Amino acid sequence: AIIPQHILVTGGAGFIGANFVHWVARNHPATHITVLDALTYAGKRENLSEIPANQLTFVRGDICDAPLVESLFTGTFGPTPIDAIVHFAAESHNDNSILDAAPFLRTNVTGTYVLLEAARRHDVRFHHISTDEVYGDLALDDPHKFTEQSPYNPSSPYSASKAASDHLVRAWHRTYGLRATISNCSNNYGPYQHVEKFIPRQITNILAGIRPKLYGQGLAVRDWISVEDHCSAIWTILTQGRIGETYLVGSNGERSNIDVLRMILARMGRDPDDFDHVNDRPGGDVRYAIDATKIETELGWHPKYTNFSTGLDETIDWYRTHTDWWMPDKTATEEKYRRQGH
Ligand code: NAD
Ligand code: TDX
Repeated sequence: AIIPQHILVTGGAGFIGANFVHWVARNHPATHITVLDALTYAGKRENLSEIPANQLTFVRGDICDAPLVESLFTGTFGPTPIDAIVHFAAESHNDNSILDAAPFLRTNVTGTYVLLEAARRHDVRFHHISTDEVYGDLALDDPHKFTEQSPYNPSSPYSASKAASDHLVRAWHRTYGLRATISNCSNNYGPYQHVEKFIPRQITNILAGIRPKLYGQGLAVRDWISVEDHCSAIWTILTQGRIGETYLVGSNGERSNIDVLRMILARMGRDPDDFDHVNDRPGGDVRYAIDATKIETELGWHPKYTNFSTGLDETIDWYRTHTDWWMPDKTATEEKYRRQGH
């Protein structure tokens, strides 16, 4: 394994990025971390307040700002020059992309382009964080799962912008020889996830005295993975992955939305029918499912946190004990949903 000395983590103040920074700080204290994050509605500096100050350089800025990005590679940041980029920064929420796709095209497509160009100029290893949504969806009764061979077929403005960014990364590898890898992961859950997303929204609705909201009949299926397992998979690919390759990441966690909601209600001591049905998402994907055979057999990565009930309990506890963290976002998020009929 090639352990980087200094990584640039874009979007490190968001949900998965912050969990990844914590994971690296815990497991690789000798690796310096520079976080580049614009602190949009989805990012919080305080998500990184526990990271040792001498291991972290925090830069507030936009990945589309080419001169700023360039300065990270020419200036003196951290003990050694940046030798790898782990690119999380994105607009990440499907419902927002349906209201206004512009920031998704800007950050997810143009922003990725700016980072690729910097990585190319400075010959820096590049790992791109992507999603299973680029493959579109599966029927509920389809025996297949997504593999690295599945055709791209994105449904929403969000997933189309992520698909575009994946194509840019592949092109920069093939055309310029950029040392790039891509991971496409399924739905993550865990601490620091914004209250707009399905699991945190329902937990915090219950905590705030609002009835949980289920889109349509709740039959859509998501393949849930603990964010901790996603983080270990990213590190495995970054340090051991074959250059130019794509790896799918998942942990056999398929569940329907209504099952997940009923689990949350039960674990929080509520009646199983204590929720509202609301408008379904226009064009909403029916089912995602990941076949993670490639990363498991080629790189020996395996998920560790596969007990979803336990993971859900820990996540509920985290939101119970971090009211100050999520409460400031709650009213605006619910107001936006109300206008969408969600
Ligand atoms: P998030 O919305 O919680 O965090 C995104 C972060 O990026 C925020 O800190 C935000 O401030 C920052 N950001 C946004 N625009 C920026 C810009 N122009 N410049 C700099 N920083 C900017 O997202 P997340 O759920 O943590 O997702 C992270 C990545 O993982 C995304 O690329 C997403 O597509 C991918 N992904 C997410 C999931 C999931 O289940 N959440 C699953 C698979 C892949
Ligand atoms: O209140 C809700 N009620 C509900 O039933 C919300 C917010 C969602 N849903 C449904 C819609 C989806 O079928 O739950 C499912 C999950 O919704 P999201 O949390 O919005 O996630 P999803 O659209 O599946 O996308 C997520 O996983 C892939 C992340 O947000 C993406 O960034 C990632 O790429």
